[in-house]
Amino acid sequence: MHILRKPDWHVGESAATPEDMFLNRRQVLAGMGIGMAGGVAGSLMVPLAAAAAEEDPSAGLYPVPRNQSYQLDRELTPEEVNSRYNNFYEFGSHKEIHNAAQVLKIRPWEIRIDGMVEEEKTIAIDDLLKAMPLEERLYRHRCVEAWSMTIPWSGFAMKALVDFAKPASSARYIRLETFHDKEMASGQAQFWYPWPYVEGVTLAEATNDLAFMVTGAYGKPLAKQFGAPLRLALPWKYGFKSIKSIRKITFTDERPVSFWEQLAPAEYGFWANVNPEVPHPRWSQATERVLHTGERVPTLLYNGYGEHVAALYDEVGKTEKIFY
Ligand SMILES: Nc1nc2c(c(=O)[nH]1)N[C@H]1C(S)=C(S)[C@@H](COP(=O)(O)O)O[C@H]1N2
Ligand SMILES: [Mo]
Repeated sequence: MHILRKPDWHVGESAATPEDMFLNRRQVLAGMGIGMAGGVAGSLMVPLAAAAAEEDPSAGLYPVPRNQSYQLDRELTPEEVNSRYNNFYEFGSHKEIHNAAQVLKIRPWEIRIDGMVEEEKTIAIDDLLKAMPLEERLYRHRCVEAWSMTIPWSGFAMKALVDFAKPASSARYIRLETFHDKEMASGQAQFWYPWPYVEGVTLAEATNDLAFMVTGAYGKPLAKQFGAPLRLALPWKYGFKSIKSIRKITFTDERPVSFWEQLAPAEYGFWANVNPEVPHPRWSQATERVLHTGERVPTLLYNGYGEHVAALYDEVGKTEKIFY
């Protein structure tokens, strides 16, 4: 997001990359039942997405039925484009993190549900997947950096997760937290960031139909660079709200302070609803670059999802800035 100047002594993520990639190739080979005798060069031929699906125990669940209520007004972004242009600062503060992210260990993966709930609990991702009604939705995604894409996410309504968690009536917000492991994720060794990545929504936002917990994409388990095995999709908000690789879900009556809000509160606020007429302090939000075609198209209020979500902000919009 270019909001921080790197200190002069910063060596860059590239220092850690070759080793990460080597380890990953060994994992991929092992997962495919091919020994090291086959040579590292051969493994370079393994397509990323195929490798990810191969080692994911949830692969048999996909594809899931598409929910036809969510239609797109533009083409789907091809998987090859989408899976090679990602924001995932845990693996580097640039877009080419898809190789580095393959070291993300996605099993065992437990999710802690705590705070103001009937009973705090820890659930393994594969048990959660069995308990939730999976469906596919075609969604738009608009990054605050003014690029956009479209994607077929698989997953379940965030409302189903809220029902599962049984929050107390006094809970008002949900705080979501990503894994924290700087041995695994080289970006988390960059100590000037406030790790772990945190995001938050109100309970009213979470129980809105559009809020979606993502476990797959393109008819397969979620590739690691997309934030496997569990991420959020809030398509009416800027992309940074859609937190990846979630480990902890806390119900609270205090408004969570997100990762980007801690770094730059004037630029990345709690609400972060998309609005073409409210520029970022350093650039316009009037248009966006479509990832796949490169064309510039007008940005829409609430990223085009106003009919679903505008009413959520009738009250709060009177007293607070809801577009940053
Ligand atoms: N944990 C975590 N979640 C994250 C981010 C991140 O750096 N770390 N980046 C966010 C931003 S800025 C965007 S635009 C989207 C990118 O999702 P994609 O790579 O699947 O397109 O993830 C969001 N979720
Ligand atoms: Mo973003």
